[in-house]
Amino acid sequence: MTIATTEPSTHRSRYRSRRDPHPVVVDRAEPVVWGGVDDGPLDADELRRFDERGLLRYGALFSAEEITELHHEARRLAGDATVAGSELAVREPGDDEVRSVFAVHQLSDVFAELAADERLAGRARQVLGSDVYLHQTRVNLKPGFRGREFYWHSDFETWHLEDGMPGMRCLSVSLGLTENTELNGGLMVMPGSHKTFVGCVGETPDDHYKESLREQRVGTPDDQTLTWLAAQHGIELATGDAGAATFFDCNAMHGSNGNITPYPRSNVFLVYSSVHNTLVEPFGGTAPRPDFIAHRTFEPLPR
Ligand code: 6CS
Ligand code: FE
Repeated sequence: MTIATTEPSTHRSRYRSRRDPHPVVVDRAEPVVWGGVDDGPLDADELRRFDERGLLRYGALFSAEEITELHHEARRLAGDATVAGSELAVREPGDDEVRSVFAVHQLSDVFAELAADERLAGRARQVLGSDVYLHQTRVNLKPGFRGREFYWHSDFETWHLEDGMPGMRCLSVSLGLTENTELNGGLMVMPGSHKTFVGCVGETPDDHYKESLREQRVGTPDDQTLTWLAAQHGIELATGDAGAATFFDCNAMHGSNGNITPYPRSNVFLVYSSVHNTLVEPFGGTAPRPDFIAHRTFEPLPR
């Protein structure tokens, strides 16, 4: 593993990955928090914690009634024959169960309203210091018994290389539609890892999303680098009741274990990116991924 001591080069991409025979680790070039206490609901302590940890967790941002409606809508989409028969529904590896449904804000007014909800979008605008657009939305159903893992990765590494996301001015919100316990494959994050970009080894295959959304191998760090990161930052498991929300930075190292319990771990993910961070051509040189994974309209969400 090479620790790059120089500042990331100033050419088009600051972040090299999937190009070298060994992992290359560089410091993050961008700020984490772009706005201030007057720009939204987060107080100074919350902004400081997000800056330091790349992670903010809330026990219950939404009422049980709101979550019941959202969970019902997620299951309706996953069971809808048209959706289930389209690319927007991704199946579990080696199984026919629906793993994820993408672009849920385009499929459902319920999720479109959620994405624009001030409790989420207001916090995202404040952290990102600007109007925001939706880079991606999805429901990860992680069904009982057969919901497989999401291996360790940085979302930004994929979004930079495969979608052309220029910089780290983007965050995700994971909202629990069911309880996330210690047992059913909750989101694990290495708090603080967002300040280090980990370049991965391994070339991106064509149409990589067709396999990576089911089981990601390329664009995942090597064991030694993950061990080094975990030793520095630890691993935090985001447990919580349905309605709990986890905000995490686009470059936070995260993953989740498989779920062999009878209890689904279904979460909706909304990815907010700054309107000053719109996609260009993929930095990894591959063809841009389809719009249902990486939206290219960049419409600022209404305030
Ligand atoms: O490739 C992507 O965009 C998706 N893959 C993972 C593992 N997390 C982010 C996103 O859903
Ligand atoms: Fe991810």
